Amino acid sequence: MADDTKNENNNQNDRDDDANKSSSGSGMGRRGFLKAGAIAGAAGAALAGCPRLFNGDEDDVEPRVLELEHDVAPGELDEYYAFLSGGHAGDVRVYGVPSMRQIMRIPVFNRESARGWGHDDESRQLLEEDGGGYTWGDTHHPRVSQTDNDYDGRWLFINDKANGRMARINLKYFETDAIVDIPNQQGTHGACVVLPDTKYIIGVGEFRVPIPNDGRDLDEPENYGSTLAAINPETMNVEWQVRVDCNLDNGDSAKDGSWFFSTSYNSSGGVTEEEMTRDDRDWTVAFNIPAIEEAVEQGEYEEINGVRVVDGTEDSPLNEGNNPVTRYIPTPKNPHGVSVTPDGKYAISSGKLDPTATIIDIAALNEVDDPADAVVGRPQLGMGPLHTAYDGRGHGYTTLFVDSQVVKWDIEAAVEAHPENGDEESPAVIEKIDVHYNPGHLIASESYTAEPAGDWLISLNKLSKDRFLPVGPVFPENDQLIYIGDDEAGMQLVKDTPAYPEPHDATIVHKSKLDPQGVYDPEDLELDAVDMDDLDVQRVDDDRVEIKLVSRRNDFGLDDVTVKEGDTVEITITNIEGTEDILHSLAIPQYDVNVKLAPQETRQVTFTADKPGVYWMYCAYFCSALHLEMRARLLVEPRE
Ligand code: RUQ
Ligand code: CUA
Repeated sequence: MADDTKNENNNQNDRDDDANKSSSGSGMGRRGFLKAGAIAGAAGAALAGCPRLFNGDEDDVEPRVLELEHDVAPGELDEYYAFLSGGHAGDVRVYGVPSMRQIMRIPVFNRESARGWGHDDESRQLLEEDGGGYTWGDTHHPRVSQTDNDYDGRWLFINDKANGRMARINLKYFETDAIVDIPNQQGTHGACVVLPDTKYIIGVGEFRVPIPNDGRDLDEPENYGSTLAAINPETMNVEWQVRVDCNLDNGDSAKDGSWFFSTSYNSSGGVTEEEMTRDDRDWTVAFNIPAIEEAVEQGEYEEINGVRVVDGTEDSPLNEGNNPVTRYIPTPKNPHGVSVTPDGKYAISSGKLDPTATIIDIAALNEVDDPADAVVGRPQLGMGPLHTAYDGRGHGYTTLFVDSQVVKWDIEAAVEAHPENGDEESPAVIEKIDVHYNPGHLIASESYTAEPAGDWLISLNKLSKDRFLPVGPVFPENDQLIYIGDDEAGMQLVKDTPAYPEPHDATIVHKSKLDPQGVYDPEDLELDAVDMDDLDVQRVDDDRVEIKLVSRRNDFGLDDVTVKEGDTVEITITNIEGTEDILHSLAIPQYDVNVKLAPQETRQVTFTADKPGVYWMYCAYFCSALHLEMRARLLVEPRE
C-alpha cells in the first residue's frame, strides 16, 4: 500500500509540475504557454481566452481542461479576502483570492506613515501607552471573529509574538482599534477566538519565564511557566489566565466552547535546543473553558500583575476532580499546529519532529480516564508536519515543512486505520503536492468555520529560493495558491506570490461576510468633527495653541497659522469630503507629522513647535490636479 501511494504521489508530482508550467496568468512559461495554447485549440475556440488549468499528463489522449476562473481580469473583483500576518513587519496584509493581488496593508504594531499610523495622537496612544511603547511587533495568527461558527465580519484579531500583545482590527474600517499588552506572557504565539461566538480571544504564551517575571528564579528554569490568556473581545481586557509549566505553541477552539487546545513542546522544561527536543512525547494541552471560568468564579486563582491566574499545571488541585481545568494529551514530538475539524469532532495536532498527526476525539475527552485514550488516530503523513486546514469534505491538508509538500488526507480513514503500524505512510494519505519551498502554515477558504468553502488553499512557504527574480540577500517568501475544489483532478498549483517578510498564517473570508465602509461615520470616531465654521487658531495658554482645520480639495480651510516657538500645538482636523477614495493628509515637514485623513475622518496631532521658521503644511495624498497647491503655512515665531 505504501509503495502504491508513493508511486501515485510521484505521478501526482509529475502532473503538478506540468500543471505549474501550464497554469495561465502572467507567470506562464513559454513551454506552458505553448501547451495551454494547444489545449485551447483542442477544446474548441469557444474556450479560448478562458483561464484554465491543464492537468497535463502527457499520456492522456484527451487532456483534461479545468475551467478554473482563477484569473481575475482587470476591473473584476475577487471572491475572497485573505488576511495574512506580516510577521516581524508587524502588520496585516489584505489579499484578494484567487488573484492573490495584495490590496492593502493594515499597520498594527508598526508605524506606517501612509496610513498615518503612529503619527496621530490616537494611534500613538495605542502604540505607546496601551501597547507598551515597543516600536515593532511580530504578527502571526490573524483570526476573524465568528458568530455561530461563521465569520461575522466584525473584527480581526492578531497577536504580537515579540512583545506579548494582542490587537484588534475593526473590519468596518480595516483599521487597528485596540492593543492590549498581556501581562505574565512572553512570546504570545497562538491566537484564536473561542467559538462559536468569539467569547474570548485567546493569546497563547510560548516562552517559559518566571511568573511574575520580576527578577526571581532567574536561572531556575524548573520554576518557569507560561500562560494561556483569555481576552474579552469587546473591552480587550485580560479576563483570566491559566498557568502551565510547559511551552505552549499554537491553539484552536472546539466549535462549542467546551475546550481550547494548545500544542505544547518542550515538556522537559529545557532552555537549550538540545534540552527542548529531548523528549519524544510532548503534549496537546486541552483547556476546559467552563471549568476555568468556574474556578475564576469560585475565587480559585492567584492575582498576578492584575490578572486572575488559574493553576493549570498537570498536578494542579483543580485537576483532581472530574471537571479538570486542563488535560494533557500525549503527542509526539514537539508538536506545532493544532486545529479543530469543521464538524467539531476532532482536534488535530501536527508532530513537527514526528511524521504523524495526532487526532483527538473531543467528545471522548470528557469520558476517558486517561487523556491518551482520547487519541483516535495518528496517521503518518510525511516529514515535518506543521499545520492542518480543512475543505469541509472530510479532508485534512497538512504542510510538510521538511518534504516541501502539502499532503491531502482523509480524516475518517485515518481514524478507521488506527492504530496504524510502524513506519509506513498512512493509508489515509490521498495525494501530495510539491510546494516551493518549506511551507509553514497553510489555510483553506473559510477553514476555521463550521462550513469551509473548500475551493482554495494558500500554502505559506518560508523559502522562495529560485522562484522569483533575485533581489539580493533578503528573499521574499512564496505564498502559493492551490486549487482544491476538484477531488478527482487533485490539488492544482495555480500561482506563486512573492511576499514581503514574513507572513505566517492567514484567514480566508468570503467577501459576502464583510462590509467595509469607504467613508467614516463620524459617530464612530472619538473626536468631534471640525467643519468650516469651526476653523480656528486659539491660544489657550501661554505655551499652548489649539488649532482646528479641515481638509478638502484643495485647502486646509486656513491659509496660515501662527504659533510661538516652544508652544505645544494641538491640531484637530477633519476631512470634510464625502466622496469615497478622496483622501488627504496633513504633513508637516521637520515636525514628523503625516496624518492620513479618509473622507469624514477626524484626527488630532499634538507636537511641540520647537523650531522657529516657516513650515509648509501639505497634503501627501494625490487628491486632485491641484494637489500640489493644497498647502498652508505654519509660522513659528521665535520666542526671544
Ligand atoms: S506558527 S509555521 Cu507562528 Cu503559526 Cu506555525
Ligand atoms: Cu489633498 Cu493632496
